[in-house]
Amino acid sequence: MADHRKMWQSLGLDLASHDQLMDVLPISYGSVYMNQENRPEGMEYFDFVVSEVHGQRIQELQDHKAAGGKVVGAFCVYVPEEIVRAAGGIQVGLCSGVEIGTAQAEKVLPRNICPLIKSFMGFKLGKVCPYFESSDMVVGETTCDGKKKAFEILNDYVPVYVMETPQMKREKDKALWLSEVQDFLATLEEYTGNKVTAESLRQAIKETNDKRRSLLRLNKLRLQDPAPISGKDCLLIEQISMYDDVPRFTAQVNALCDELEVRVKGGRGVAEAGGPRLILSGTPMALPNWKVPHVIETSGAVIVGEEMCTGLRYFENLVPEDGETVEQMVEAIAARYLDINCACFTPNESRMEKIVSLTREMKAHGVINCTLAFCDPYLVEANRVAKRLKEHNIPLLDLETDYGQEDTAQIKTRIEAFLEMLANR
Ligand code: BJ8
Repeated sequence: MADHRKMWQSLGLDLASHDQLMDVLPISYGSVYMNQENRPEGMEYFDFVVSEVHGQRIQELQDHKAAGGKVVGAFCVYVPEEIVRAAGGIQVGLCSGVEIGTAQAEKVLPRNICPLIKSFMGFKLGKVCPYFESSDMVVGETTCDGKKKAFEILNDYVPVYVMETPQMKREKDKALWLSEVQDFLATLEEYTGNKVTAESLRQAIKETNDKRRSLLRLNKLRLQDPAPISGKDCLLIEQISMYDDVPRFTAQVNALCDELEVRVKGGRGVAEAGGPRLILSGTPMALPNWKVPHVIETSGAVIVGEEMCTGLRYFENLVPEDGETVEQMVEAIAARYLDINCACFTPNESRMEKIVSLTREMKAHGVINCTLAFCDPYLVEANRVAKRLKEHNIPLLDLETDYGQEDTAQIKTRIEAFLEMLANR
């Protein structure tokens, strides 16, 4: 890794704590990713992105800021990135999948709170995240109670703009959400000093859709048997999609897909044909949370899809590209985002339908519903997921975990038992 210490220092990072983080990442990445056999060559780019996750990409954000641009940090796939882009900004994901700054976070948060929330607070208070420190504006949302209240506290340390996400999807909720997206656009225009025009918004919609299309292409190719790429690699790409430069990322995913098409034609895969195929559903798995996927794929199964926000929920729906005015395009954006099946909505029937239809389409043998500890929306909704899958005779394994490694052996035992049960069906 190139030496970026001066940049980290200028961002105000706590270098000693940051060093600890940077020391651990390559080790865990090496053991999870670099030991895979028969990996596509196109993964080299994504390995490079991880090796430079606090380096080159941060330098790019600094260059963008030096040229007068703004960086917008976000925590949820409900924040419409097309609008940030159309206003000349760069949006980056701030959720993290690692335990860090826990002692600092627990000074302002209860101990028993979702690890994702504790982690982003720990990253901010521990001054170890250059994405946080590069963000001119941080956008929160009122999805779950934990996040909603944590944003009030986070606002003591960095200005947080909060979008009100409705909890239902009736006509009046759609109207509320549309007005929130319109307000967001006005706020971005004021903040960046750039007017969002029909042209800039059309281009932003197209580029963001291109990114989604490349991910959809990848997700179609991985469904082949044998799978030409591991689920772990797909998850990594989905995690990187929240940070990377959009056109470059899209081009790299498409180049990888070209390679995968050749693999598919030649019947070349990363696992043997006919093995167990699973869908992973539940709470997002932010970088570098690879614990459960790693256990699944080192136990002999392949993950063929993620019904998650670090997965299909992020890219399955496109924004229609036929809007002519800014108003029409904003309406199309609001409608597209309100289609995301977050468990914060009630009822969330479309998520149940989606898990069943995905299992059929992906020819999956079962579902692993993996929820972060203390995440009430997804933990409670696990009951609805189980009920629906039982009605359709789809095998399910429910897991509740956090960012620690202590439960890895226990999770492995449960996954192996689940795979054995699938083999005996
Ligand atoms: S659209 S899933 S990205 S809110 S895990 S913080 S829900 S207590 S992350 Fe999410 Fe947007 Fe929904 Fe997706 Fe709360 Fe649960 Fe924690 Fe969560």
